Order: sequence, then structure tokens, then C-alpha cells
Amino acid sequence: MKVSYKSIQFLTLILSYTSLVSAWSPTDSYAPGPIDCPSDLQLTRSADGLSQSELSWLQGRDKITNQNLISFLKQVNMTDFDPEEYITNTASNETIRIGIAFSGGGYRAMLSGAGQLSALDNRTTNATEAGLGGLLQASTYLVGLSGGNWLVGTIAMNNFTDVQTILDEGILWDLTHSIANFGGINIFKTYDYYSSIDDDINDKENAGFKISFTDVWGRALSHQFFAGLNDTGAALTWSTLQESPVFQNFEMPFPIVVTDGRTPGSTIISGNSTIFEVNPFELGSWDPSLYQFTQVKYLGTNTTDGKPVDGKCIGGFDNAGFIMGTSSSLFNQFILQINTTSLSSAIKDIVSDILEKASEHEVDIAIYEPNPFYDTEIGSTSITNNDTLFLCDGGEDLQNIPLQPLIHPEREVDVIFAFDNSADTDQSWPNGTSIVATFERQFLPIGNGTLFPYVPDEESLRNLNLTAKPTFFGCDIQNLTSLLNSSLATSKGDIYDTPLVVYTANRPFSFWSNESTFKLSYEDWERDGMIQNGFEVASRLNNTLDPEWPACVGCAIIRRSQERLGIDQSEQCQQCFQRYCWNGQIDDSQIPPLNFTETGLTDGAEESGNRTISASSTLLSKENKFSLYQIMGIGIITFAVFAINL
Ligand SMILES: *[C@@H]1O[C@H](CO)[C@@H](O)[C@H](O)[C@H]1NC(C)=O
Ligand SMILES: *[C@@H]1O[C@H](CO)[C@@H](O)[C@H](O)[C@H]1NC(C)=O
Ligand SMILES: *[C@@H]1O[C@H](CO)[C@@H](O)[C@H](O)[C@H]1NC(C)=O
Ligand SMILES: *[C@@H]1O[C@H](CO)[C@@H](O)[C@H](O)[C@H]1NC(C)=O
Ligand SMILES: *[C@@H]1O[C@H](CO)[C@@H](O)[C@H](O)[C@H]1NC(C)=O
Ligand SMILES: *[C@@H]1O[C@H](CO)[C@@H](O)[C@H](O)[C@H]1NC(C)=O
Ligand SMILES: *[C@@H]1O[C@H](CO)[C@@H](O)[C@H](O)[C@H]1NC(C)=O
Ligand SMILES: *[C@@H]1O[C@H](CO)[C@@H](O)[C@H](O)[C@H]1NC(C)=O
Ligand SMILES: *[C@@H]1O[C@H](CO)[C@@H](O)[C@H](O)[C@H]1NC(C)=O
Ligand SMILES: *[C@@H]1O[C@H](CO)[C@@H](O)[C@H](O)[C@H]1NC(C)=O
Ligand SMILES: *[C@@H]1O[C@H](CO)[C@@H](O)[C@H](O)[C@H]1NC(C)=O
Ligand SMILES: CC(=O)N[C@H]1CO[C@H](CO)[C@@H](O)[C@@H]1O
Repeated sequence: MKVSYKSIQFLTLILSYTSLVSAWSPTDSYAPGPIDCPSDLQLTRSADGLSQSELSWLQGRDKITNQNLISFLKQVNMTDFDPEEYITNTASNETIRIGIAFSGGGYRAMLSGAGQLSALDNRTTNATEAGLGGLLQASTYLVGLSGGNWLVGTIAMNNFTDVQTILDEGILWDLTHSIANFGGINIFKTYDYYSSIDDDINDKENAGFKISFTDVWGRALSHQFFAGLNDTGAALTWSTLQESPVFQNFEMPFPIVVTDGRTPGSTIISGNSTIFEVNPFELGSWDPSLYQFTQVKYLGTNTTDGKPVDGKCIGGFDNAGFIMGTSSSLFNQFILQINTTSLSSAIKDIVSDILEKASEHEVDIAIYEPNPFYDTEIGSTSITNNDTLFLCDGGEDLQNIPLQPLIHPEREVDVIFAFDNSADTDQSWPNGTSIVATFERQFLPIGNGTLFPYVPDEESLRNLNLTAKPTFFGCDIQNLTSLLNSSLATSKGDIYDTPLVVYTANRPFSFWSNESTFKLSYEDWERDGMIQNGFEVASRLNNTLDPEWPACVGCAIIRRSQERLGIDQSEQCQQCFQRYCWNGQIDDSQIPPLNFTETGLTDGAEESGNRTISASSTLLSKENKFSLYQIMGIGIITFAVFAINL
């Protein structure tokens, strides 16, 4: 028989399609189920380097980012710098790696982050004209936490779709109704919604797996993030990424989401949290309290010392919504604040009652049982002796920007674009708490070889107006060598592996983007306003505030590479660094409020300015607090009743 080229193509298509399907849950539902695995499979490994899978993936991605970086650097019009010559000749023996990180902060963070991401994506209309379009295409890592993980997860799991397409198609991110009241006034829709979630949860439970609140949360979130998929992605697994064509051909950056380890009854701070990352291949932690990774595809498998018990493996546990729910399980915050509302006392009692019961089971903790690290030799016994692995919201330890995965010398990241959409101040603006926490952590035993440049305290960040416009940290490697001396790590990487950090905080340009973390629904105009504002934050108001901003970003990207090669900066780059680098100055005086200056909706005097868009205002005045938490409270009742009835 003569086999035509076409039929081979067709066959390849079928084959790749089959392998794709096999990566979804084997039961084609939310329930995990048995899958085949090699008899000598070792699922865990020590965190003493990158996985072989990641290393070989990087070889493919590096080639692409090198090419795309040349295009990007050409586009930003740097003077006295030839991108082609530099990347292909001068720095030909190394690769410039760019990481992008999006903080948590609920839908505020997801939407602001979406705008910021879209400004870096050349698929967004006008992003290239606004200066930074194409930076995403030149990046190696894309990291999200909590609300930022909704963004990264949505983009990555939907075959690296883009924000523009999401808005144009109108299928994903319909936030007009609170996730707890999905159908709005359409109670039938809401009923169907809850019963479908209920069915999914039952499927998993009947298959013999323990359920936690995060299962409910993850399935609910999936209605917004995987709305286009059969049963809104009930069978979509995180490890599907491995077989996604855009990942296999290195077209997308390496996505990572961050979550923290926390056992019920304990609290964590950045000095004692175990920070987990979930990437397309693995789940685990670099911290000495675990220092291991396991293969994400086989979560749910009973193991001892990382080997499947009786050679039996499970697939489908790593549901994409479940992973994204784990990174964002921030319900403690609701519990703590519910009593400050003006709900009627009858409702309050019920809510409190339910919440108390629920909190005994710690609603904000995701249960991973069986524990993939059970009975392993490395790390703390509080994790490895337990049959359950407990994970919680990635922001619970104050490190609300997921920088940890990017500051391990093994990843060789040159520059991090850190987008901070946290609500640190009373008015829900970031004040730098997160980068201060990450900076300090490197000096603790748990820092274990991570490297992060010097940053000032929050008062200085405020008084020097460093959250009003993008600020570069770690501009000069000569000033960083003392990081090595003061560290407790047994061995540190090369000081050149300390990334330069481009820190950009949420600010209002065309929209008051300081929405509450607990705002659960957005009208379309509010959603679009948030995204537009995020675009303006990243592009410095469509490249109008500083025409050289794109070139300055170029200077930041090539800085470490130039330092490694002993090459001096151009005149233009020196001037850029004068404008954007933190110069080491400290001003920790307790001066009254903020003095934001960089145009936009704040006029320099007050952080809230004369906020005018009252309809969307969630400034936490007494009145607003009332209505906000009332909506929230009703959401919680629905959810809690539902969860208790499981
Ligand atoms: C869609 O999901 C339903 C419910 O989980 C399942 O029964 C059905 O087989 C799925 N259909 C396809 C085409 O995957
Ligand atoms: C590349 O080559 C330069 C000059 O030979 C050297 O200084 C530098 O360390 C090399 N970089 C890498 C990553 O090997
Ligand atoms: C975006 O950049 C990539 C890589 O440079 C390129 O292949 C692609 O065609 C660009 N897309 C658009 C819409 O410009
Ligand atoms: C893109 O920019 C052009 C020219 O400034 C403008 O007319 C157009 O409205 C912009 N498109 C979008 C979608 O912002
Ligand atoms: C770069 O220069 C070109 C040609 O002068 C111009 O069209 C383009 O807008 C400039 N881009 C930026 C980001 O300044
Ligand atoms: C991603 O693309 C593959 C191949 O085109 C397709 O089978 C799969 O359903 C897509 N996944 C999502 C989440 O859209
Ligand atoms: C972490 O540190 C905080 C503050 O010192 C303490 O309250 C908490 O119990 C510690 N948690 C763990 C898990 O050690
Ligand atoms: C895993 O082990 C537990 C405890 O021995 C058992 O109850 C459970 O059924 C096992 N799960 C699978 C999928 O074999
Ligand atoms: C709320 O207040 C009630 C009555 O004062 C109290 O019993 C309950 O424990 C409180 N709930 C929370 C979550 O603090
Ligand atoms: C597992 O951790 C939970 C919560 O800290 C604890 O209640 C339980 O006793 C632990 N189990 C074992 C076997 O240590
Ligand atoms: C920054 O925010 C943190 C977290 O909300 C707060 O504890 C701290 O007081 C704030 N500091 C300044 C200077 O605003
Ligand atoms: C660089 C460094 O200090 N690595 C240490 C991290 O923690 C593990 C586990 O405790 C040690 O084995 C490494 O040496």
C-alpha cells in the first residue's frame, strides 16, 4: 500500500491527539483514576538542580527567546547598541533569561496583571506601538500566585491564549456575577452550576479521595477560566501542559504557580513558610524544609519514598482548576473580617456558625492526600511523616509576588519583571511589603542559596515614591557582592545570578485600580477598565511619560550579561539607570501619607486623590465596607452551606 504524505500527516495528528487525550484525567471527569506507569518509577527527587525535563525544554526555548529578544531589542530603539551583533556574537556563549512575575490580590491582581501582561504581548493591538509588545515572547518564565496565578493559569492552560483574544471572544473571564452567585438573578443557572460542581466533587470522593474546600473553589473558578471546555475543564489536568503544542514547540514561556505549605492550626511568615511551586513537570519546594520535587502528573498516587505502592499509579488528580484553586485559597481573610460587617445578627450568627465549623477543617487549606512526599528521606518530618500534604494560598507568608522560583541561581534569570498588585495600604495599593519579605528571606536558613538584590524598607519606598513608577533594583553587581558574605547558605551561586528586578506597582492612570481583594464581581466596563489601566501601568501611559522607557527596559534586560562580559553601558543606558534605579538612598521618616507624583489619577497630594468613579469605588469607607461584605457574606453562606453538605 502506498502511504501518501497526507495520510502520514493525518496519522501523526491522530497519534498526537490520542496522546493528548491520555494526559487529561483518565476517567474523563473530575475523578482521578488508575493509569499505567513504569514499574521502577521514582517520582520524587532532591531539589539539587533543575529537572532533566526543564533543562531539555530550556534548550529549545533559549533558541526562540534569543531570536525574539533580537527583534524586541531592535524595536525599542536603543542607541549605540546593535542587538543582532550583541546576541549572536558578543554574548553568543550565554542566554539572557527573562522572568515575569504577577502578584496575588484576587480579581484586582488578575485584571491589573492581565493589562500589564498584554502590554508585553505583541499579539495585543497597539502593544508594540506602546513600546513593550514582544517582551513576553522573549521571556523564559511566567510566574503567578493567587490572583496572579488565575492570570498565568488561564493563559497557559488555554494553549497560551492572549488577553486580547479573551476579551474579543468573550468566553472566558465573565465576572459580572460573583463566583458564589454564578447565575445572578437566574436562579436556575445558579442551581445547575452548584449541582455540576457537586457532581464533580462526588466523583472525586467516590473514587476514594479526600475532598477539601479547594476542590469546590477550583471547580467554581474553572467556570471562569475554562468556560469553553467540556464540563468546564473537569478533566483538564495541569500536566496536560507537557503535551500542549505551544509548550512542546517552545512558543510559550515556562509557566509556574506558587503555593505555600501550611498544616492546620499553624500560621506562617516568610521566614518559616515552605514555598511550593507547580510547573508543567513538577510540584515541590527548593526550601530546606522539603528540598524535593515530585512529578505533577502522578499526584494522587500512593507512594513510599517516592515510589508507587504496588506499582500502581493514579492520574487526573492534578486538575488544572484544583492547582489554581490551591494557589488562591485565601478564605481566612473572609473569616477574619466577616464580623466587622453590618449584616443582620441572625445572618451573622449563621455565617459565624458555619465558618467556625468550617474553620475547624481550615477552609483555606488544600488537601493533597496521599502526600507525594510521604516517607521520603529529605526535608522536615512534619511534611514527610504525614499522609497528607497541606497547601495554602501562595500569599499567606507576605511574599505576595512569586519571586522565589526566579531567584534560584539554577534558573539563571537575568532580569525579573515583578508586577505588584497587592493591597498593602489601607487604600489597597502596594507598598513593597512583598519585595522586602523576599529580600530578607535570603539571609535566613530557609533562604538556602537564593539571591535577591538590596531593596529599601517600606517607608523609604513610600517616601522616595518608588511605587509611583517602575523602579530597578540591583542595578550594579559591584554593590551586591556583600549579599554572598552575609548569607547562611552552605554555598551560593555566582553573584551574577542575582537578577536585576524591575519592580512595577499598581497605580491608577485611567481607572481606579485599587479595588478590594474581596470584590467578587466586575461589570464588563470595570473589568476592561482595570485591564486598560494595567496596560498603561506597564507601558508608562502608552509610552507618553517617557519616550525612552522601552529603551530603558532594553538596558535592564542586557545589564547582567554586559556585566558578566565586562562591557560598559551606553550613555543612554546610564541615563536610564539614573532615572529608574534605586540609588541606595533611605528615608524611613514617618511622614504623613503618600506623595505620589507620576501623573495619572492621583495628583500628588493624596493616595486616594479625588476619586470620581463612584459606581466602581470600593474605597473601604464604612458604607462601602458594609455593602461589599454583605455581598461577600451571602457568597460565603452559599458556599459554606454547599461545602458542609458535601
Ligand atoms: C464531556 O463531559 C461529560 C461529563 O463529564 C462526559 O460524560 C463526556 O464524555 C465528555 N465528552 C467529551 C466529548 O469528552
Ligand atoms: C562567555 O565568554 C566570556 C568571555 O570569553 C566569559 O567571560 C563568560 O564567562 C562566558 N559566559 C558563559 C556563560 O560561559
Ligand atoms: C510576535 O512575535 C513573534 C516572535 O517574534 C512572531 O513570531 C509573531 O509573528 C509576532 N506576532 C505578531 C502578531 O506580531
Ligand atoms: C491603536 O492605536 C491607534 C492609533 O493611536 C488608535 O486609533 C486605536 O484606537 C488603538 N486601538 C486600540 C484597540 O487601542
Ligand atoms: C523606534 O524608531 C522607529 C523609527 O524611528 C519609530 O517608528 C518607533 O516608533 C520607535 N519606537 C519606539 C518604541 O520608540
Ligand atoms: C489545546 O490545543 C489542543 C490541540 O489543538 C486541543 O486539543 C486542546 O483542546 C486545547 N486545549 C484547550 C484548553 O483549549
Ligand atoms: C512561624 O513563625 C510565626 C511567628 O514567629 C509563628 O507564630 C508560627 O507558629 C511559625 N510557624 C511555623 C509553622 O513554624
Ligand atoms: C492509598 O492508600 C490508602 C491507605 O492505605 C488506601 O485507603 C487507598 O485506597 C489507596 N489508594 C489507591 C488509589 O490505591
Ligand atoms: C462573630 O461574633 C460572634 C458574636 O459576637 C461570635 O460568637 C463569633 O465567634 C464571631 N465570629 C468570628 C468568625 O469571629
Ligand atoms: C498530619 O498533620 C495533621 C495536621 O497537622 C495532624 O493533625 C496529624 O496528626 C498529622 N498526622 C501524622 C501521622 O502525623
Ligand atoms: C505596608 O503594608 C504593610 C502590610 O499591609 C503594613 O503592615 C505596613 O504598615 C505598611 N507600611 C507602610 C510604610 O505603609
Ligand atoms: C545552596 C545551599 O545552601 N543548598 C542547601 C539547601 O538545603 C539543602 C537541604 O537542607 C542542602 O542540602 C543544600 O546544601
